[in-house]
Amino acid sequence: MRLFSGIQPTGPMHIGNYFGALKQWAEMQDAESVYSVVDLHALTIDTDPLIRREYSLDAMASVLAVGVDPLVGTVFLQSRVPYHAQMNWLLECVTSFGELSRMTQFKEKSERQTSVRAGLFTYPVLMASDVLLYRSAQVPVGEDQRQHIELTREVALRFNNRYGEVFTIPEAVLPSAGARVMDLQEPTRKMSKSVSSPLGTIYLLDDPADVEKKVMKAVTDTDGDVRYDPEAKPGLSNLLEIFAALAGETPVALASRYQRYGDLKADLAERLNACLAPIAQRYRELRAEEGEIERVINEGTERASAIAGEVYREAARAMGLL
Ligand code: AQP
Repeated sequence: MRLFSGIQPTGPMHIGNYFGALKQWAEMQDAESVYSVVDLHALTIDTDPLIRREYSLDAMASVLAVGVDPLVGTVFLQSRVPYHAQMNWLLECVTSFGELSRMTQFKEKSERQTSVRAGLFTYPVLMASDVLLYRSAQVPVGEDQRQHIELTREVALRFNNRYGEVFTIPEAVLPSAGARVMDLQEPTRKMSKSVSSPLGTIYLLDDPADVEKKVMKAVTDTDGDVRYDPEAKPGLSNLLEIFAALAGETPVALASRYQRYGDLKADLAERLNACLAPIAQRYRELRAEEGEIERVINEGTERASAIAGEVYREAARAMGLL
């Protein structure tokens, strides 16, 4: 079954990206999986071009370091496959202004910016193009992308009804734990690459001592009862969710084994460090041999272009382009 998912090179990857998406990418990969560093999406926010290039290489290395194998499926850089931008235009002409106005991520992100780029508003259409170009049946993503996948489905159905059956209707695949990892200092806001929260964000490349410090200082509450209750105890429940994603258990079962917040935090920090250590090591090896990343990008571009080109041409013909 074809899978597609993408990650924006907008900064160092954090454990929300890992538990929400990248871990699933590695677990679900097979010959039909297509994974992309979606650098065109990253243009929606202002970044120095030199830093942007580094972020793209960092993101590629992170994807490979978590265990995604370019010999198994396809891994590529979005901007190298021009059909994404071309399909974006076709689908912008199938999507309404009203639909895009309802996207909650646009509302949240645009509030944080002084000058809002038009691309930030239309970005869900580019994301729909990414998914539909590969006729993907499944899209492994975190909770924050659920609304965008719903829009993708609507656009695909509308296109198919109006112009003929070109697209597969995709569905989002969310992990059972870790689909929405919250900021450790502000547990009602999701952990995010583009919001600066040094103590609230755990990066994949953090030192073990930093991971421990951030977990031990994570905001909880004062009633002292170890219980999974995201409404009443968002900080503690977030830690239990992260622990559950690591341990393959439920947050409720984990909570029942602890009497004290401190013990839970100490064990969580240890488990997190054990999980992150091999990822960080592999990442450093990959970043040290830059030719390797370029080679992966070149091979991935060829494989992705072969699929995307065919679907783009079919969609363009269906719409009446000569
Ligand atoms: N906090 C999170 N918890 C679980 N999953 C998350 N994802 C992002 N944040 C969390 C998932 O990671 C994948 C890649 O995300 P993205 O690069 O497309 O960017 P985003 O969703 O907008 O998340 P970020 O990290 O907060 O980046 P910025 O700050 O640049 O917007 C997606 O599958 C996403 O669901």
